[in-house]
Amino acid sequence: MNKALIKAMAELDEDMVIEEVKSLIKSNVPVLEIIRDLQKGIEIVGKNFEQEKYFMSELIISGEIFKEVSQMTREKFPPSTSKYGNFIIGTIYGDIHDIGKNIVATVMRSNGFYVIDLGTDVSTEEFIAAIEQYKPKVIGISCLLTNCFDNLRKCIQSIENKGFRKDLKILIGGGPLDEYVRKYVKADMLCKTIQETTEYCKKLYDMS
Ligand code: B12
Repeated sequence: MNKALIKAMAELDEDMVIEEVKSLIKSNVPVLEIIRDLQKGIEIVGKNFEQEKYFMSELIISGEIFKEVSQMTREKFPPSTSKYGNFIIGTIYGDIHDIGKNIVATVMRSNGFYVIDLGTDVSTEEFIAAIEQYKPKVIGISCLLTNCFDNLRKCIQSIENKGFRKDLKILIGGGPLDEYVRKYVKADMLCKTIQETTEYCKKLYDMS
């Protein structure tokens, strides 16, 4: 754990975050560890926002800093020639958070999945159309807002009503989600980290 990086991210010290990330990459610290610390830092930003120590502008800046440094780590995840199968990902309608989703998409691509990224604020109809077209074994839905949990639940229910659930696992992810939410929305799996996500998906395709 790199305390300096967590602190710099929490305090929105962009120059320091960039400097730390550059030096960690140079010292061959695994990129997923760097991302985990950035995530810890940005969680503090979120808490400060909740406690009204930070405002919307700080939330926006934190997102910009995170996006900038995740670009710096991209080259560590070169796309591979797909050896697993299709993976559809998107952020549920009503929610525009996409940093975590984009990281998951990049790492999944680099791990041999053909990733179809539907973007943010994705409707149930868009998820269903993509499932019909790409026939994946697994889809991932990102959700960071409490007031979108019901959207997630309805979307998953509609996918089930279409009869897709038999051959399809539904993964969910996003900072504020927990096991209670997973059960409430009836998803198959909640992944809190990128490693968990890639391992779970690889197993599914390896089993077939
Ligand atoms: C940056 C940020 C923003 C940025 C987003 C920029 C962007 N392009 O994404 C901006 C400024 C736009 C924003 C807006 C808002 N935000 Co905001 N935001 C955050 C913040 C600080 C960080 C989120 C983030 O990027 N984290 C870093 C990434 C890497 O982490 P992650 O998303 O959790 O992803 C990881 C895992 O969860 C997982 N994962 C993520 N998705 C998926 C998907 C799958 C399929 C899988 C398997 C795994 C997975 O993998 C990732 C890597 O480990 C969070 C705080 C927090 N604790 O999450 C608040 C937070 C999510 N926001 C919050 C709020 C309230 C809002 C606004 C409603 C504010 C407002 N008043 O307008 C709006 C919502 C607008 C909307 N309709 O969506 C609240 C939500 C509270 C709640 N319980 O609902 C939070 C929790 C802050 C807080 N503590 O109050 N936000």
